[in-house]
Amino acid sequence: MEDEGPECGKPDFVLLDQVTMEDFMENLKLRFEKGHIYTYIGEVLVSVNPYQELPLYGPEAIARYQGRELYERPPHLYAVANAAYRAMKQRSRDTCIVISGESGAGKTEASKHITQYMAAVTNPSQRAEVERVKDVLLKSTCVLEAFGNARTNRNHNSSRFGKYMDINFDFKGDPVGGHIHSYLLEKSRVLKQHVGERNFHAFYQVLDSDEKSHHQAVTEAMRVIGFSPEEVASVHRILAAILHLGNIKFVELEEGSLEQRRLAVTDEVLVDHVAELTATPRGMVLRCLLARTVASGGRELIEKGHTAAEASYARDACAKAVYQRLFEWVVDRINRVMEPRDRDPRRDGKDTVIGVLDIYGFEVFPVNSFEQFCINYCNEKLQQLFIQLILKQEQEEYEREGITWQSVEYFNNATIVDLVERPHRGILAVLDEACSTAGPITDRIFLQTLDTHHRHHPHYTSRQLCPTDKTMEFGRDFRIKHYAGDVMYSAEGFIDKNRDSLFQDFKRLLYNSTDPTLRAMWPDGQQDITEVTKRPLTAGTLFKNSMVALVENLASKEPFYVRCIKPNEDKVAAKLDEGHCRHQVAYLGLLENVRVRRAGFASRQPYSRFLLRYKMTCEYTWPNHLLGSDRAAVSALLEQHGLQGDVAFGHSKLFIRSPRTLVTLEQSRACLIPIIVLLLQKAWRGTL
Ligand code: AOV
Ligand code: MG
Repeated sequence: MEDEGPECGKPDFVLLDQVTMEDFMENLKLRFEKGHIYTYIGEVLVSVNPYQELPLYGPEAIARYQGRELYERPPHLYAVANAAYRAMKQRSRDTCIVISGESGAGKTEASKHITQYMAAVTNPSQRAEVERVKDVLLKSTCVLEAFGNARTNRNHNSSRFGKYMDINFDFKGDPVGGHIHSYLLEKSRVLKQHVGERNFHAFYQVLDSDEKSHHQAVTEAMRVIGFSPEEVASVHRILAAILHLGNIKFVELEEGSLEQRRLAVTDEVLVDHVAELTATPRGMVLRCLLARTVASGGRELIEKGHTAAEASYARDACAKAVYQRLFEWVVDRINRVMEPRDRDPRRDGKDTVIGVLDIYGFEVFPVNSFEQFCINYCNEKLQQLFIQLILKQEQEEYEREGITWQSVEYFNNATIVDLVERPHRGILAVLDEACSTAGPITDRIFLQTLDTHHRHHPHYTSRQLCPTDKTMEFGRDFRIKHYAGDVMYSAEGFIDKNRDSLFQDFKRLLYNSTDPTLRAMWPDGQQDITEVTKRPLTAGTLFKNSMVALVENLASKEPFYVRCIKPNEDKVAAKLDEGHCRHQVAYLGLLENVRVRRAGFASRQPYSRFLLRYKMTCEYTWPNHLLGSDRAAVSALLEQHGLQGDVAFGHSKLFIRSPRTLVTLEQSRACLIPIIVLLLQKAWRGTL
């Protein structure tokens, strides 16, 4: 590794003398104070958000990592990106980079650096199509952030959707396409935000010219991606329509009034605006707001007037759905221009892929609802994948290299995942059952059923089950002991958000818009009310299915991990709150990660790489060896140092048991470097 100096701590936690929380934290803190925000655990990268611009990025830094081995340079995201890229290019392996950590830990920033790295090191021959794909990849981030991110109390640029992006590479290793999967947008934000939080950036950046620089950046990014001016204008109108729609209020009229309906809107100008902006007939907008069509008996359709409460509910559902469809359309639109055009015939038309996962981090708010429940469930799934892959990978490597090992105890969060997704009894199944029950069913009844099923579950409790716990409200709250900490959820609104229904009248209205962009977002509006009989899948089930598919997809690829840590809750630079970090280190399982890495062997390296680094420390290997094989040369080197008892020889790699061996070798190397540098300088000056 290029030397950072001993005062900067250990660049790999595996090199710690002892694996205790104290030692771990001391190293993390020391490195953070010196501006070294990245540290390895083997091939896993631990990253601490610096909350300040550090001179770590850009073309020069990229050049230093390009084509290098992981350990040749100080730990960095670029090194991980490069390792994933090399695995993909040299071994034709589909790889993925999974970035995890809590809200505000730096996942999205990390994913941007990774994408920038991929763009910078590819396409040396400047092929036009590849340049276009790279432009779209880079610009898509800006557009997706505008529509999918918002200011929360935990992060000023918080991702309110999950994002998994595949980048397709051709046989030359150049990006030729990509695909973005988005997961569960927190659309309730369109209507309501916690104190101190904001709506999605798009409402300010796209509509409001107070945020001029952002507005220009987003508009320019949309242009580069290929959104037509008409499409951009439609997007503006849809955003404005959502705001007007949200402001519409209803009043119930006195009985006996002349109006045909019992309900009216208080400010009809708002209806005019919505009709104009959505290019739909005003009369139809008003009708959809005040009543719905129901099929009575056979195929006869009747209009059923709303109460004020029903109308407000329907208005909100419509505003949320319009935003969600807009967001999904933006993602689709980007995907369409990124679809690989020329498939590589040598791989049956399949490209090699690098996936980057940047999903919303674990979050706890004063009030947590269905969205937080889904977000935290998603983090449980990813934590489980981490456990499985890290163990699996280690095991496989030892087997491949013909070496035996002993496993390390882990906290396995499978039981929490099971609590959420188990068929019939899991929280999502109970919720679905509540949603399919005819007649009035309340969130309270849903909670009671949960209590019945899970009264003995070690990770579930509620006020009913624990009457002394006054932090929870009776009949409303339940608590899950997540791997990352306890979260209290309010069951209020769970059924509604899970059902996620929208009256067909609105769908038809928007499908009949004369604005082709808006119309394209509502293909299901073609259906007549009598055709809409099948109950759609609930939001929770859709999310669960997408998580299962995501995890399967990630597990099929060669994974690289970035574990992000948030240094403090105040979002300020140069402050590492020990308690806060300790908690994250614990729940991310980082200590166990180090232990697993060291249980068998602290380090493993291909023979060639080991020689490259340490050959100067042995007379038989410097400057080159004549020992027949690299393995024999490594053996001679270790024997000279008296270290042969601490290693095992795999088929292609050297496995080193104790970090002390590496430390000894490193020290020996460090002593020699100044002498070698001196000799080289003399040689250059011709004085040798
Ligand atoms: P997140 O993606 O992990 O949270 P972000 O990547 O949005 O977190 O980071 C939060 C903020 O921290 C950014 O807006 C930057 O101001 C700062 N930051 C993060 N990484 C760096 C870095 N490497 N250098 C400088 N500043 C950084 V969330 O999406 O809320 O789970 O849902
Ligand atoms: Mg984010």
